[in-house]
Amino acid sequence: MKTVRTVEELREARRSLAGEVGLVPTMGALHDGHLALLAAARAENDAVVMSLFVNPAQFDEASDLAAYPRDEERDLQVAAEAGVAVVFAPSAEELYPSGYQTWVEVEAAAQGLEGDLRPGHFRGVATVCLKLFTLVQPTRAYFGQKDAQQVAVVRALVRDLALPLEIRVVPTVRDVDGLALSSRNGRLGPAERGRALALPRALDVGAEAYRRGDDPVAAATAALDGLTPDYVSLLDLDGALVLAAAARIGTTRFLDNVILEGDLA
Ligand code: PAJ
Repeated sequence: MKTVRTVEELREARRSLAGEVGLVPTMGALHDGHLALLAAARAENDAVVMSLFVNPAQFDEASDLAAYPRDEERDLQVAAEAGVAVVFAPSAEELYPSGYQTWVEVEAAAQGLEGDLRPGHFRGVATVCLKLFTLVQPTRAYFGQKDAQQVAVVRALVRDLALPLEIRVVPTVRDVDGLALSSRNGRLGPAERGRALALPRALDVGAEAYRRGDDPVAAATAALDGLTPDYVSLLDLDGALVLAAAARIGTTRFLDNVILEGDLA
């Protein structure tokens, strides 16, 4: 596995890859959710490029950026074991050098839910993804269902700018207790983790209600067990209907969703 840190090195490494290339964008602190993306990319492509970049442009709170877990040494080892050919791990200055001034603004897909709660978040996501797609020129790029609105934003970006790649979506990987894996879960104490489990449980209750013909949002909201949601909402993802929710425990935010109808992949 090759680790490259500059745009020039990445371009050179990319030239040495033959056949179809799968890109897995990450912010590191790799867990089994990221590994599922890497496995899908490996299965469907000749080579896998993974980016490892805690993108400052998508953090709306400096404290969240500062607290974001980082363990590059371990991440590189995990990526090598997962069969990644090239890791792109740039500095913030490499992607946003002094004088940087170009941003991508996706409209409707980036509004509501996370977009309303985190001003500028999806502008940062869309911009870094476009830059990664341009640099890596992948055949396919892999995203997790867990961040369903992110999928909607990236799909709009690819469609609207006619980018020559396919977006693939990988189902949410969960811990045995049902909590969606997240780099932020490590911040939870045992009692907080117990409370966080109300989120996936409530989404299941919502999905059940939907199957019965009842209102999934009302059912999930009522099942939150004292957890105060940032939102419980329906999201239309290119025809797939998703029930998405977010809640905050202490300073940590949790997102999760279930598909009510259709298919994201
Ligand atoms: P990050 O949070 O590191 O997530 C990288 C990818 O892993 C995303 O596509 C995310 O949806 C997926 N992922 C996270 N947890 C998952 C889980 N439990 N199951 C399945 N997939 C999961 O999302 C980002 O980084 C950034 O916004 C990025 C796309 C890299 C742009 O900076």
